[in-house]
Amino acid sequence: MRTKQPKTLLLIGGGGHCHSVLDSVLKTGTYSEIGIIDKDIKASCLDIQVVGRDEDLPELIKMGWTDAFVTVGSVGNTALRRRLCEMIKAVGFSVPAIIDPCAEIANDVQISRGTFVGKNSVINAGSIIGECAIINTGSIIEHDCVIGKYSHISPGAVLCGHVVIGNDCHIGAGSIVRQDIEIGARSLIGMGSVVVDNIPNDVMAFGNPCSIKKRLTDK
Ligand code: JB3
Repeated sequence: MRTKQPKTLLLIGGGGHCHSVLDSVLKTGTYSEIGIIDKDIKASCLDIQVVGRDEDLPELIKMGWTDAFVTVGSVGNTALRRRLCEMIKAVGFSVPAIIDPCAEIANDVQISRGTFVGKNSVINAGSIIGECAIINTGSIIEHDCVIGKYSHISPGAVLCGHVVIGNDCHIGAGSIVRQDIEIGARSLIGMGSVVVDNIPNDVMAFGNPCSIKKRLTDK
């Protein structure tokens, strides 16, 4: 009989977001060994050490590391997280979704690889979460929402039913998005906003009611 190989995990980026993801990972007890990849060799988290840099990943997969997960967060700009997610997939790592055991997720929710779901967040029936998204602590994604790739739903944000968030968005902490609203790709909603109208692509918007303050494509 073949023995099951132990699963091991590399976390890419050893800063604040890694700290919170790592706590969730340790609670699941899924991995026999965990290491951090960071350009700063001193970026250890919860006694987990840096085992290499991005350029070492091809060698680390040959050494038997099985899974990798990007723990660089994003507030407003997802370019680095997007690049690192593409890199770990290209090297050939298995990319899990990491879900804190305290999150409450309806049975038919779809959560794509690379996504983190933090403590006390709720994802209700019919919602679909794209790759490498962050559903951060205490956020509520109500029924039938769609969250695009790389988007970050910050702590305490509430999306009512049938909300659609494009790729690479940032929904600031404590914001509320009314039911049936669509937020366009790469847009940034400032913290504490109350969004009652659709928001187009590539804008920064905030306030109550939330209004567009800046086009992010302007120089
Ligand atoms: O809003 C919340 C609750 N959390 C924020 C999170 C979503 O985003 C948090 O407060 C921060 O604003 C941010 O967390 P993050 O991305 O962990 O930021 P920071 O604490 O600055 O740590 C970034 C880490 O990534 C540092 O250790 C950097 O050295 C490392 N890093 C930067 N560029 C990199 C690279 N690591 C790798 N492997 N490759 C890189 O290119």
